[in-house]
Amino acid sequence: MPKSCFIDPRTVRARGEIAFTPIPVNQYDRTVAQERDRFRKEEFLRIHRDMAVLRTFETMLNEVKLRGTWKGIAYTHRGPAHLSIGQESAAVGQAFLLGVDDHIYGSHRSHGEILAKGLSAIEKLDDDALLAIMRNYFDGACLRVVERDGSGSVKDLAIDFVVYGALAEIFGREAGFNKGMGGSMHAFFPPFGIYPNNAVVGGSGDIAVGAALFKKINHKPGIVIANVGDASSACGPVWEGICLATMAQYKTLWDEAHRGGLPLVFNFVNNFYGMGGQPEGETMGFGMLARLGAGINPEQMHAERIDGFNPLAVIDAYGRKKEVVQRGDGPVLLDVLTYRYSGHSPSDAMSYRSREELAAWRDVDPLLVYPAQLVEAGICSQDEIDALNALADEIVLRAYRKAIDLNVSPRADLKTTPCLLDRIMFSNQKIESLEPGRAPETLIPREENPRVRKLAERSRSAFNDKGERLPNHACIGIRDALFEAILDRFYADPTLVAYGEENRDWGGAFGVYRGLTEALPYHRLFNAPIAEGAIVGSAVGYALEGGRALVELMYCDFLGRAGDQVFNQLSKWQAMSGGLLKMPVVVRVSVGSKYGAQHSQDWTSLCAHIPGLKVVFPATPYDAKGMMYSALTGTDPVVFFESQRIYDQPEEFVAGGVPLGRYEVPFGEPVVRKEGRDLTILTIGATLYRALEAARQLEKTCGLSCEVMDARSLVPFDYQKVIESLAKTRKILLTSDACERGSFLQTMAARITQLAFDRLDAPPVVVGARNWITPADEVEDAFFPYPLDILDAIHQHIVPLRGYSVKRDCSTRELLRRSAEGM
Ligand SMILES: Cc1ncc(C[n+]2csc(CCOP(=O)(O)OP(=O)(O)O)c2C)c(N)n1
Ligand SMILES: [Mg+2]
Repeated sequence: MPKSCFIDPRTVRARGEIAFTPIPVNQYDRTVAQERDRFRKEEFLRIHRDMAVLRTFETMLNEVKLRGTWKGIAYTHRGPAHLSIGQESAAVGQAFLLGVDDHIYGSHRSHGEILAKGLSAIEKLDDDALLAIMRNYFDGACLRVVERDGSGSVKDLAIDFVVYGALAEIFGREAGFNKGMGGSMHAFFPPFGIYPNNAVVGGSGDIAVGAALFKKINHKPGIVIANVGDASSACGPVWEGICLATMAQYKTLWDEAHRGGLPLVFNFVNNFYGMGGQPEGETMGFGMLARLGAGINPEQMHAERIDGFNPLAVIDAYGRKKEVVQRGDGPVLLDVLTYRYSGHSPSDAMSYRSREELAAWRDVDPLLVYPAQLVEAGICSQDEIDALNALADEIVLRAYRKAIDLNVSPRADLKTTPCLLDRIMFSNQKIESLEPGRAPETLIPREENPRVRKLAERSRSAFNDKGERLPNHACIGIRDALFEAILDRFYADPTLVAYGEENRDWGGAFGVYRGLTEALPYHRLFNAPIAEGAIVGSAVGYALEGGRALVELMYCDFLGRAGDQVFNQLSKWQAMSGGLLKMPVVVRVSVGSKYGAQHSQDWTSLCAHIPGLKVVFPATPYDAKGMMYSALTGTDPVVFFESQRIYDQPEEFVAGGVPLGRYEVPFGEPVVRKEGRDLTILTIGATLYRALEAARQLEKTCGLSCEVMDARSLVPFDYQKVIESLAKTRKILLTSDACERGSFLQTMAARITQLAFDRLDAPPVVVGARNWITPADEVEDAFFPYPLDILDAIHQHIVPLRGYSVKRDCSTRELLRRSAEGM
């Protein structure tokens, strides 16, 4: 909502109509002979060679899956193989003009795209560059395998490298492109511009937008291609990605050096089918997919349908569209028609299409038609084509023999501790700046920031010199502490960007970013469309390319809208890359209160359940600032929980309050907030303050001395301090605002029982929120844990409190009733 965009009622209420321009459909009409001026003979032939390699590679996989053998050599492949036999010309045509700085992101059916892009990159790189890439990639592990019987040129060796690296990855071998941790649907090889492929269809629809944002914001060369299937054009990430990619602000509000559309092509690989559902005529209503571009922006996304069965038509389109995105007029939408002869997977019975249709497409098979055109135009002889087909056979056979041999291509050892996955689930690095030497772009010196000046007048602690409690508004609160760390990082890491809904001007949903608008140009802090999935998904792409992103989801409840991006993308790419890539993304989520059932939930357990995410929940300003520093200098994805109840909370625990300068609070260490002898209360998030109140009441009325610990972090979490506390107290209660069933508290309680059974006089007791919807604020004390709930639970389950009468029954009988009724 920038004030510069004046919405004039006279203009917007005026009569008019929206005009559309025609969307070109299969307009390419040059013959091979006419293309002689654009392609040299070697290039014409290389197009066929590459298509032949793709065809042979996938035919081999099909045979292996269907019959367990290829060319008489047996192999059982247990994993998936989603084949794109028939789609070779679309992949080779796409890759032909792309350089290594042009990055492709794809889907579950990407073997062809990987090989085509790899083969194209080999043409673009000189021998020294190729050798350096192959030698450096995982210390040359893949190269060592292909070198064994490699003879011929460096380029020949590199071809073997690409084909073997991809196949070894598909077969789950350690020398594969991603150490076998990606597999068929996720294989990729960044040095050749081949970026993650996604088994969650449409998953690249927003990740690629983040990659393009990275290139644009940081002035990196190249363009980004999102390869998405036609049926996946319906997916949320694709739509949200398109919306994020076409925001008007890139062309209107961003400063001159960054103005212009994203360098991005949404390449819909239109094979006319999903698995069996048929978008044109059945599951979608667009008639032709290219129509989608029409409604998105005035440029209609430069949408076009092109004939992907003709490699030259695809190359022609890429030549034209590359120019469009390079002049800052992107993104582009291409509807690249093609056809797969293979089933969705080898087990596909193909009940959804007719033999006639298949035969009709076989008649125009690019692997037959294109070489015939070359011969007819006198560009080469049939013998030369035959030789290329034989060469493709040899290349794939060499790779196949090596990739199936366990002696040559062993699998990663995942049984010895610490194994590969132990080492790569998190990268655990500290990096101050992801582009050292580049000055961060800011608008004003840090000290001139209006909020920094305002905060200078506040107390850093909750107490004055005499130890008297100050009013919250006179102190630095959690909101301010977060701001200080974030602002500081913007002046340290030039790649850092923050975006989300209402991040600019408004100051972030809950005011954490107030003061950032004055400090940062648009391209480092911007409002995103209401597209939580794309907000997180694009952050993933931004990080995969080498940047650092801080994104905000207003309410924790909206995590559901970004479920795939948080649970399947953010969490997994470090490990699925074999440890090659980092994921420095911080997702801020705020746990609400007062706003009822869909704005008040604490979903820490959902995040903690997913391997690959770090999950923290600071409850004090000191921790909020120190943990934000840790998050924004780390290299792992962090889901950073905040609670709206305590944004104004000043520092009560650390003497001197929140330090003005920089410091870090490492993840994983719980902290004792109040010492005690008789009972430990372990809290997550804002219940810390209610637990302290309960402890005061227990001490006063029952003489029970409580030790209160603040978990601060859920993943990682070191249980040692809790066990030490139990050595004293021998009893523990755990509390947080999350609904009790399946909460992280339950995980902790079970783990504590297992680790410290001997030290416990009673089982750990969990006091979470009730397993209901969150009711209205006026009655929320019936739902969230309050001190009396803690006292009730202690009295009924841990130790009877002298003279205490239960306020709300939580006896064993009552818990049995609740469980039996699903409450
Ligand atoms: C989110 C998601 N939903 C469903 C699937 C199962 N699935 C795998 S492939 C596929 C069809 C995708 O069709 P399309 O996008 O046209 O790509 P194609 O398979 O034709 O290459 C489906 C539904 C999935 N992998 N991910
Ligand atoms: Mg399809």
